Formats: sequence, structure tokens, C-alpha cells
Amino acid sequence: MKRTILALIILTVLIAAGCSLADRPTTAPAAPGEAGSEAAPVESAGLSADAAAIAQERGLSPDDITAALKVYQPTGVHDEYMIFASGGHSGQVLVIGVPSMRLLKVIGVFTPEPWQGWGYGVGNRVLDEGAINGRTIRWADTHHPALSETEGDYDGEWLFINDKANARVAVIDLRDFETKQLLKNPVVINDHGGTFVTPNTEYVIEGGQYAAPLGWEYDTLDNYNDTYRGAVTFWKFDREAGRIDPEQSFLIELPPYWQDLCDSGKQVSEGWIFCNSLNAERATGGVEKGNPPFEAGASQGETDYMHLINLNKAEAVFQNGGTTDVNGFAVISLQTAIDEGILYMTPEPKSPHGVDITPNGQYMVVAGKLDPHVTIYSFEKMLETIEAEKWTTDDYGVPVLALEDLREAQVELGLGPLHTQFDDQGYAYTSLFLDSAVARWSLGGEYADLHPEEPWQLVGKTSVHYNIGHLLAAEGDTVSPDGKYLVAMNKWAIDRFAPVGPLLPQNFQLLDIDNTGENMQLLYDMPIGIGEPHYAQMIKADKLEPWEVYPEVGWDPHEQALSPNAVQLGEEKVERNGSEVEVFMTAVRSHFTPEHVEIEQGDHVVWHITNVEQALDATHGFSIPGYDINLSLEPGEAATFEFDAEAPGVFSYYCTEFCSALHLEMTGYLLVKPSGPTAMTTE
Ligand code: CUK
Ligand code: CUA
Repeated sequence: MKRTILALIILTVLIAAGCSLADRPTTAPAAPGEAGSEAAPVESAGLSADAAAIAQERGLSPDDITAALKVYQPTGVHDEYMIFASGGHSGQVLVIGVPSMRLLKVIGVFTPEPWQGWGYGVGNRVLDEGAINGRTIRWADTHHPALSETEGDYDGEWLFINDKANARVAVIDLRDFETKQLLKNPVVINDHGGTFVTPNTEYVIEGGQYAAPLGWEYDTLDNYNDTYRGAVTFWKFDREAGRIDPEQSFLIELPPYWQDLCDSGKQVSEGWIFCNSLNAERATGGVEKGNPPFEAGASQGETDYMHLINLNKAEAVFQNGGTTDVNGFAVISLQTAIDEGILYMTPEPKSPHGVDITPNGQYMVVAGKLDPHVTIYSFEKMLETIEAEKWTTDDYGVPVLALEDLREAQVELGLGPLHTQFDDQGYAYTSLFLDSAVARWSLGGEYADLHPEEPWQLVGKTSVHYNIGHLLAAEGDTVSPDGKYLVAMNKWAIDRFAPVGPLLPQNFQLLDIDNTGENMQLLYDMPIGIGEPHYAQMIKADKLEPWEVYPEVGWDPHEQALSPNAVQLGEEKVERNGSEVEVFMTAVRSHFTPEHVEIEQGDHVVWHITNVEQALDATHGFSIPGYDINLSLEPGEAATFEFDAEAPGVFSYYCTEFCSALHLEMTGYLLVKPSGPTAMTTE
């Protein structure tokens, strides 16, 4: 509210100062003091006509000025919202403040992150959980982050994200913004429709993508229809443990359509899961053999299938032992899913992408990439149709409910609709990839009274730059969206920023949606130069309660408990047991204790360091040259790393965070004495 008043004051000032607001300013602003009685508000607000002069000099339009006023955060003022964005190919998660669009952190997830010491001595254990067939994988194609929910609302406690390339899922603890677990899906080799959570985060959903034989088995493409399969995985999240429990998780085998994106039912539809798909044609490619290329083969049909999954029934089948075992993982077979009434499908028009459930849980919204409409399905009609057992079946015997029986509405929006989010005023927002626009449209049913327009109508479009993929509104996929802000996640910035070579950054554009009607003002462009983020979520910042320091000195962030290897001040030592050396070290401004560590070539070294400080900013780093060791020791943190001292020499370890005026002196010598006769003699 303060902000709005400030905006009004500045605009008043600009007008008073003679700045033409109809077009780019051309008239000179009045000199301070010359404007007579009109100058009073300027002085009383402590503002000068300088603002008008700056606006004129920079050629800023009135819209530019209001946009600037809406996003500017004076120093020390925190953002109202936080975005957790996929870092795309970087394999990381980006944390961004809204409305300032300032990058606050890059959380190391699937990829080493040196500043956080993620994967350089500490964190390797977690990163190695994501190994596949014994091979370490150090990148990921992160697509969809999911904040944990309580009763369908973000609770600010946990974050999950998937790796499309390798079918992996990560768990991040929002107490310290650190990754705690990586899981490789033992049944499928890639994924896409993840992660999404059920309304109380009982399950983390990981939908499939490109069909393949389950369990990473081999078979020829000639057998595609018989042995290739789609899938959706339900990972059971144990909040207490802060981990996904694979033993309590299961997967449902699906026909070899390419399951794309999923969303969890909520409110009335809680207990159901919806996944769209894109290759009901079951095209297998092979353009070099004279077959239709994938993009043609997979788009031949007029419709693909939305999968309607009864999660409650699936869970019951799993708990009653009705699963088979694939690579040690519980799988509900396709036949069981059909027999037990777990799986139904319904057609969705032309190369669908994304399925989004309205906040009340009553409607499923599906966009067709090659269809200018979004199709809105009624959950109630779905239940009635299932109840009436009114269906045909697909080639695998899955019941297919007619689109006409489930359809609530279709809204023509424009070219290339992809993803949809919601606000608190009864509007939905859909990204239009080909149009490079965000469409606002009116919801019907119980939302019809919230806005002045007819239900199920296109209300307005705002151009974005360029080729938008996902979009996100403030808490826009929860049971109670906030409206206010929307971010367009554009694939290519093209001409929006100074050129940086042929690889273009992406462009997050912030839109003001805090109004009704056509107008959605574009506020800010934020380049993303670290990968191609797909999806992000925006949470009210005050829902997050991250720790400022670790709760106690000697804290192991991985276990979120006191470390048995914590080192207290005065207990520093180096212990030898055969060729195994154990170092117990403390870090405090501005020294490590001990400052000399003398070992022998060939020793196996286990090194414990505790940062014994509890002050807010007392982070130390710890690096050993030549051994690829770099830690970040946040206040209270205890860390342990190991290495084999293969190379003899003198290695200066030092603190890599500028922690005090004597930070450069925060160092020590690791002396690795050569084994056997030394060649260093000169006499
Ligand atoms: S997908 Cu990328 S724009 Cu992976 Cu959610 Cu639609
Ligand atoms: Cu500790 Cu620099």
C-alpha cells in the first residue's frame, strides 16, 4: 500500500513538473522552486523534480516509471515472494526474490556447486546417490520444482525437483536450503511429469516421458507395443525423516504413450492424479529408415490421452501386496491398474502439453500445443461417467471416457497454449508459446462471480519476449492462489539484452496481475544465463523459516542432528592408526586448529572440521589444493571428508570465505611426506 502511495506521489510530481505523460517526455521539467504553489507536494514529500528530469533523460514512459516503482526494493527491504525455479541444464535450483527479481541463491542439487562446497569433499555422498549403473552423473535436466504442501497450500518446509534426463528426484530441506537426498528411479530411464506433490505431500509424483522396457531392459523397437511401457511413480515422502522412502513407494505401469505432465487432484479431486500424454500414436521414429519422423508420427492423431489415476485405490493395491517387483521396486501392472479401477483415460485435443487443476479441484485444464484452445474437463462429470461405466477401451483395455462426457468448456486463446496457472480473482493464465503471450481467461462455475466477465472467455493477452514455456503466478497452483504477480518463463531472450554470443539466455518476465480485465502490465526482465529453467513456484516469503545458523555447534546438516564427529574447542588432534589418519579440526575467526597437519604419502585421511562459531555471518571455507577439496562451513556446521594422500608435497589449506580482517591468515600447512627414500636431498 505504501508503495502505491509512493507511486502516486511520484506520478503527481511528474505531472506537476510538466512531464508529458501521454508520450515520451519532450518538455523540460520546471526548475526546482519555479513551480510556485504546485511545488509544495514535491518538497513535502522530500522529492525533487529530479525524478522527472531523470525520466526524461532516459526516455522513460509513464508505464516504465510505474513498472520501476513496482519492482524497486530499497536497500534492506526484503522481497514479498520467493521463486524456486528449476535451473534447467545446470541441475540446480534458483532462488529469486519477487518483485525485485534479484537472484538470492543457486542451490547445489544434482551438480557440484563450489561456493556451497557441494561435491568437493562434502555433498559427494548425496551426489553419488544419483549414480546410474555405477556411473556418477554430475548434471541434470531439472524441470519441475515442487514445494511441499499442507492441505493444498505451500508450507515452506521442503522442495522437490526432478531430473528429466535420468529420471531422478531430489529432496531439499528449506531449513538450510540444502539438498538431502537424490533418488534414481530403478524402473524408468527418464521422466518428465515430476515433481508434483499430493495436497499433504504424502507422495511426490514422478511421471514418465519416453516409453522404454521397464527396469532399463533391452528390447527391439519392433516390440514397442508389447514390451515398451509408460509409467508414473509415487514416491512416499516421510516428513519426519526428511527423506523419500523407496520401500513405501510404487510405480504404475502405463501404456507406451509418452506421459508428459501430471498434476495432483486437490479439494474435491484429492486422491486422483491427472497426467497428459503426447504419443498415443505410438510412433517409434526412424526417419532414416523411411518412417515418419517422431514429430510427425507423434502428432498424426487428433487426440492423445489424459490419464486419470485413482491414487487411493493404487495405494490400497500396493499395501495389499498386489505389486510385482522390478529392480527391487514395487510395480502395479497395467492389467492390475485396469482390473482394480485405478486407471482411466480421456482424449485431449491435439498434442496436449500440461494438465493443471483449478484451485477448487473441480476442473482439469489441458492445453493442446497444436490446438488454439484450452479444454476444461469436469471432475464431477468424470466421476459420473465412471460410475455409469460408460466407456470404450484402448488397445490395452484401458477404459476411455468420451471427451464430450467430461468436457465443461473450451476456450480459444491463441497459438501454442502450454501451461496454466490461477489467481484469486477467478482468472486462469495460459502461456502461448507460438504467440509469445500470456492469455488471461475467466473461469466459470463457482469462480464466475469473482470477475466481471462471462465465464470461460478470453479476457486479455500480454506479449512476452519470447516463446514462453511455463508461467507461474503467486502460489498459483495451490488451493488458494494470491494473484498479484505472474512470471513468464520465456525460452529465448533474443534481443532483450546485450548480446553475449550465440547461446542466448532465457528471460523471466514479471507481470503485474493485481487487477481485473485485459490489462497485465509487464514489469521487469530477468535474464537467466545458467540453463533452461522449465517450471518454478512462487511462495509468500514469510512462509519460509530458514535457520540463520545451525541449531548447535557440531551440527551435521546431512542428518540434521549433532554429529558424532563434532570437534569442540580444545579437543583438536591428529590421530594415527596404521596408515589411517584422522584429523579433528576447529575453525573460528581467524584460525584453524591445528595449523600443521603432518602425514605420509599413501595415508588414508579422514578429516573432521567443526565451525565452532554461532554468529550470523561467521561462515568459513576450507580448501586443500590439488585434492579437489572445498567446503563451506556455515556457523555451527560439522563436516567430514576423506581422501587418499597420493601426492606428496606441501599443501596450504586456507579459508575461502572472507570472514574477517585476518581472513588471509586463516591458513595452515598440510605436509605430506614422501614415502620411501626421499629424492629431495641436495647434499
Ligand atoms: S515442460 Cu518445459 S515448457 Cu518440462 Cu513442464 Cu512445458
Ligand atoms: Cu575463515 Cu576466511
